[in-house]
Amino acid sequence: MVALARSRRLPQSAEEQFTADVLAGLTAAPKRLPPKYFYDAEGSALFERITELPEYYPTRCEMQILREHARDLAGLIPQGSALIEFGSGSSKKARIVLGAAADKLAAYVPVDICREMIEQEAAELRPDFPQVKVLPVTADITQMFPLPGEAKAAAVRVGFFPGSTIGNFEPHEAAAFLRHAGKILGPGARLIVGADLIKAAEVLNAAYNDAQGVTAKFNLNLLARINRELSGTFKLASFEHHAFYNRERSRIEMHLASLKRQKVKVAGEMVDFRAGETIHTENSYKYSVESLGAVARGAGWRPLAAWTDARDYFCIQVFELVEERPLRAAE
Ligand code: AVJ
Repeated sequence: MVALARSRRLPQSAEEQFTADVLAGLTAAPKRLPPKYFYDAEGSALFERITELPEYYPTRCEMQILREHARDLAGLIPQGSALIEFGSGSSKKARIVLGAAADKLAAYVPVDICREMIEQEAAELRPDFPQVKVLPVTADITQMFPLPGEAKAAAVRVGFFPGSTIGNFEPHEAAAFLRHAGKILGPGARLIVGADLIKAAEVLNAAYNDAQGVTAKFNLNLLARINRELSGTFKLASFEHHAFYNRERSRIEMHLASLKRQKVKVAGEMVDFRAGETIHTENSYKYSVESLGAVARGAGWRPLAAWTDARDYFCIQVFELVEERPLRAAE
């Protein structure tokens, strides 16, 4: 939970929320920043470059699983469904689902925190899938957001949560998110989740410490963004990207380490750094097919299918919402 340490007033705008979250994170011990703020236009573009790096296998593995099982996946999507993608970014993966199930989908609703990204993707998707209504929603998926009317009117809503975005949540938050998704999607819902799998530490460490330094740039862009939007005075050369696999907790941790003792001004506040002190910017949890299935089951979903790639690096799982306890006895 983010404490509003410096204000009794609730933040109103996205900018006020960003300011409150950044100040709360930088005055906490240890210091931390929420990973959702990586994705301004600059950060979203850097993330796209990450997905193409030789060391960063998740995107390629997931695309390959989706292509290989596209027909099976389409078979699990009911006629007249709306596909709701949580944290869509570029809609590359949705294109595979749309390609296989366009005749069954009434609407595609990409939901993302980066408006520039989804508006552009929507404009590019429409001519390719004229029979599917593309209805982008700009929202923070960790908060409640209303679905467009056409999606609510669809026969069934199918959630699509690819990319191992679920890995950014603490395990208990992942469970809360899946439960929340069930509430948003409603009766009969299906959910397609993509998650990065536990594997050799060397493979994981390489994926978050690429030779070209794009991941370091992506991490440091958070400070650049604070400089741009919150009148920050971070010197990017005085911070260093650290990423490592924490085996006990099955997660990659990303940090920004201060290379020296320094003071930084952010939104009018002074923040002190000790030499070597870090800001914890991201956790990327890794699951097994079973551990993800257990989290989903605990959140009210029943597994329908699970697929992995040849090396078992990544998995796609499909779930069905378990009916709420019926109010009347079965006929
Ligand atoms: C978008 C959260 C899935 O955890 O692999 C990539 C973000 N961070 N490289 C991930 C990320 C550093 C990515 N997710």
